[in-house]
Amino acid sequence: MMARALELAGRGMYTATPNPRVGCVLVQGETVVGEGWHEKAGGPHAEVVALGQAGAQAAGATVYLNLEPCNHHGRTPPCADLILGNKVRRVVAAMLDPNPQAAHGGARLAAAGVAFEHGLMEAEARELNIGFFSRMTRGRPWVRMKIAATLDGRTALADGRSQWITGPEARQDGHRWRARACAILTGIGTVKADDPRLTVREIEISRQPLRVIVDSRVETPPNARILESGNVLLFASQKKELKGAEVVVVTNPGGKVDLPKMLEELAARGINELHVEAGFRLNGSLVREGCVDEFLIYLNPSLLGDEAQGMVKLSGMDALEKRARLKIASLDRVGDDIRIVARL
Ligand code: AOF
Ligand code: ZN
Repeated sequence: MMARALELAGRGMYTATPNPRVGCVLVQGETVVGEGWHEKAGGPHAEVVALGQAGAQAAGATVYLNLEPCNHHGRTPPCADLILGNKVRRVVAAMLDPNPQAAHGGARLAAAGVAFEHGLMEAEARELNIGFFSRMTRGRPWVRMKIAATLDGRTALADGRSQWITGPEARQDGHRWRARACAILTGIGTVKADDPRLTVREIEISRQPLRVIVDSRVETPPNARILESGNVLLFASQKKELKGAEVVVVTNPGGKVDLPKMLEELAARGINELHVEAGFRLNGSLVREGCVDEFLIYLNPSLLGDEAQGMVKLSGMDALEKRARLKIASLDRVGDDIRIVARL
C-alpha cells in the first residue's frame, strides 16, 4: 500500500513544485476504497482527494501516505482535521513532514486517538522529495549537476562549443530530469557559447521550470534565446537592468556572485530541485563552494582529447587525497551512452 502511495505521489513529479510530491491510499481491510495524489500548489492535498473518493467508507479505514498529514492552514486547510472528521482509524506515513509550518499532524492525530505510525519506506519517500526535504531542512535546494561528456571526460571544444555530444536518447532523458527540476541554472559562458533555451522540449509538460543565469556583470545579450519565453532570474554582482529577466544582486567579497547566497535565495523562492547545465568554470566554482549535491553524467563512447574542456574546473589538486570523492547512486545505459548518477 505504501509502494502504491509512492507511485501515486510520483504522478506529481513535474507539477507539484514548490510543494512535495504526495500520494495517499485509503484501505478497508484488503480493499482500496480511495486513492489520491497532489497535482499542484493550491490544489487539493492527496488526502483530500482520497477521502473524497472513499466517502462514507473512510470511517474505520487505514490511510497510507508518503508524508505526514499537514496540520496547518496553508493554501488549503489542515488534512489532520479532515482525517479526524472522517473517523479514520489508523494513519501510516512514510516520513514526517520536514516543513515546520505544516508538521505535527501525526502527533495531533495520535492525541485525538487515531493510531499514527511513520517510517515505512522512509528512504524511498525521502528520495522522491529530496529537493523539498533539502529546502526545508537546509534552506537550500537539492543541486543536481548535469554533464554530458566523452568517455575521456571532455565536455566542449577548447572554444566552448558543446552541443550534441550525447545521442538522442540521452538528450530526451536529460529533458526528463530538467522537467522534474523547479529551476534550471547556467552561466554566462554557456549563454554566450551555446545560446541555449534551457526549456523542456523533448517531453510533454504543463509548466516550464524557472531559468537561472549566473552572470556577474549582466552580459547576457538582450536577444539571447534563454530570454525568449520570460521567467528568467539572473544573479549578478552589480545592479543592472535586463529586459526579460529579474536581476538579483548577491555579491561575495571577491566581487563575484555569492553562490551559497544564491542557493538560499532560490530556496526562499520555493526551488526544491535545482538542475545545473553549465560549463566547466561555473561547475568548478559550484563544486569548490560546496554547492553541489549530485552529478548526472552522460558519457558518450567517443574521445575528444585533452585540449578540449573538462567537466569541472578544480585547482589546487596537488595530492591525490584531495580529490573530490563521489558515491555512485545509479549506472544505466541510455541509447549508446552511459548515465551515471553520483553523489558527493
Ligand atoms: C502538499 N500536498 O498532498 C500534502 C502536503 O499550501 P498548502 O496548503 O498546499 O500546504 C503545503 C504544505 O502541506 C506542504 O509544504 C507540506 O508540508 C504539507 N503537506 N502538501 O502539497 C499534499 N499532504
Ligand atoms: Zn494537507
